[in-house]
Amino acid sequence: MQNQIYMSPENQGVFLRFKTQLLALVQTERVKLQARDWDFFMLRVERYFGDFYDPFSRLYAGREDFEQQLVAIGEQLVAAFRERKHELKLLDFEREITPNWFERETMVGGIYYVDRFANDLKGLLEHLAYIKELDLNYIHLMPLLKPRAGQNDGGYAVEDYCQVNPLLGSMSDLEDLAGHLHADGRSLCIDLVVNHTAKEHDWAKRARSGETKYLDYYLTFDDRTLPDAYEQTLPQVFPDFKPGNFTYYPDMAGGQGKWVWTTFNEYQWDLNYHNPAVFRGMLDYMLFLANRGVDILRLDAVPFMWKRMGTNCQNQPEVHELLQAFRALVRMVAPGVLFKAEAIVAPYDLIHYLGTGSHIGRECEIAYHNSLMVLIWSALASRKVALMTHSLMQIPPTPPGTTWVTYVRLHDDIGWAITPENAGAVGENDFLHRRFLNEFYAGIFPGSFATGEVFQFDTTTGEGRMSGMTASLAGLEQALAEVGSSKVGGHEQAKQQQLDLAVRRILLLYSVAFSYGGIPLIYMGDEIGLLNDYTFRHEPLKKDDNRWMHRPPMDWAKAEERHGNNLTGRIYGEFRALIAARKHTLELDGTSTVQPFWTGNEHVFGYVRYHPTGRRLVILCNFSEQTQLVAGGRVWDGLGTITSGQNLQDVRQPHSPTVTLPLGDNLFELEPYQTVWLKPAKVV
Ligand code: OTU
Repeated sequence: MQNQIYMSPENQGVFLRFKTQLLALVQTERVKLQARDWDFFMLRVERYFGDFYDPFSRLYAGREDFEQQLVAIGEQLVAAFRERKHELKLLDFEREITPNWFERETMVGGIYYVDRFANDLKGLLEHLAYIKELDLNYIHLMPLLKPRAGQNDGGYAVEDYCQVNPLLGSMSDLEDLAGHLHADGRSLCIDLVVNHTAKEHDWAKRARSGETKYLDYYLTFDDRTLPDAYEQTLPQVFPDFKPGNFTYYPDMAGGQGKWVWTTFNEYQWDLNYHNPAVFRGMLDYMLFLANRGVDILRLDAVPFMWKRMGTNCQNQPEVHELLQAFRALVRMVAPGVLFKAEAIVAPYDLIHYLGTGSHIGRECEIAYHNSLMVLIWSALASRKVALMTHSLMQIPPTPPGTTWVTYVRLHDDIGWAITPENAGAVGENDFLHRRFLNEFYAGIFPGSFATGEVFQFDTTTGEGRMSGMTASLAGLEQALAEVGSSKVGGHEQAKQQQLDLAVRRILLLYSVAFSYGGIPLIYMGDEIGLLNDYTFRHEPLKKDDNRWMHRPPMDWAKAEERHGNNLTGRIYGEFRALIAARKHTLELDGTSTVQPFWTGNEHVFGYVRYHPTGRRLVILCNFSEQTQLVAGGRVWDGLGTITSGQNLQDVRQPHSPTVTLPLGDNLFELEPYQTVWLKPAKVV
């Protein structure tokens, strides 16, 4: 089994001999040693007890049954640890002594819908070669637990957390897959929907039929008094699908009728975390999945887990208490498992999911860098980097032991999380800018290169979000249509240039995701430039949700062309080079901090990565389709004066000659949409 402990290639041979010698010496003891697992478990319980107990008691200590809750949690922990397989315990140990295993520059992730990529889990195993060829070692499989029948929000309405969606396979298929991934140092991420269950989940069915115990698992109301009061300050997530945040069920509780809190769709019922039984229920699911070999739990919709009257019921302090308590308990049993926060919130709310203040080191290890994602799309449309530079400067560094996941697109819409403060600071109006972005990416804005669609336009606020695949939003769909059309007067060369620019835009965005700081994720199909898929319009269960346009089935015919001398081959080749460059650049590991700087050119975004070893990397990104010039002195300032005058190497072009960066006001040139990752060249 290949593990994640890093060893220099030179040491590997000698280590193997050393290991063989040691193994021979301890052969008899090894069997006995396994029984010591329980000692390690007890040590962890001790180590993390405070991390769990402090927030847990702040949440629930007032209750009469508080002591019983503690006893029950103790039983859950022991049962889960008893069941944890030896191989997983080894992996835990390995990760405990290599705590930043997931922050390494070698980590690169991919996101896949099992059915759309390979039909089912067995099929995925067969297609693993594709993932291996891309050298991805963090595999996020989109929701795969058993969803409700019919509409299920792409799998985010789970009926049974202990079963895999039968269309995709079984729990043992999942375990099998996890084993295969672990065998060569890869990890598996799956979704755990913590905020709500499907209304067909056992708890919900019992609540609906009126069992008092289960009514308390959800947020239910006899009349509109409280819902109306909450609605005063609640935004709407899916105003098109279901206006408001509550749904009335006349048949509920024996015909009494009740309103149920449903933030998302009608069939997704928000859980009531004021009730510790819900906490324990979710803990069971976490431990169960950890024991199946899942390495990363993507905690869906975490900001919504705690409601408070008079607020937007997101990001409440109790959410962080809950996450810390869960984090500590799962660590006691399965310390190798990571928590990933899915909190698509305003920039100032985001960092807290990585644990700040009293939660430092105690919350999620990773979280989506939603702000970065929004800002790169914003800069691509406006060709201006001031808003991005300013906004990113406001985001504090990630707390030690945590990192972002950085991405360009995924299965959701893009919500334009741009604050009035940040927009105002660069002379923009946030509302008008969001409107511009929607019009630009919907292709309505004159001269726009994009093909996308507005998602969930809210008529009460005038706000909307955006759907579309990376390639289509970046102009490839339009450029290809032009090439295909025989429109009189179209110049072939101009058409080819549009194609070229679209490819450059895709790579520009991914270059930022790969170097800004965090685990970069490639969304399935982006590496071969898959376009929007409009077939959802003919599928009754999907037609109203245009997020399906960016959830296309894997185009294996196109994938076959990936090594060829064609458009697909070019995009794929560039992705491969990007992945390789990332994996060879130590400065990109998660312990490096990032500092954006003003390049003096409003079209060129610049940032420096500072590695704890003192190494530095300066990255420049031209967000316009014109050649741009940057004063060399600006770049040298970023690198620090010690290296000034030295030649620089673009680590993306290791075989190209080094770059001589001019000093002072002398200009350095960037091609349209070019990005460079520069570091001082090795002195020979
Ligand atoms: C998530 O997204 C999922 O990624 C979506 O696919 C689901 O529909 C949804 O949860 C419900 O399970 O509002 O528009 O701050 O923004 O949880 C997407 C987090 C969403 C929310 C996020 C949510």
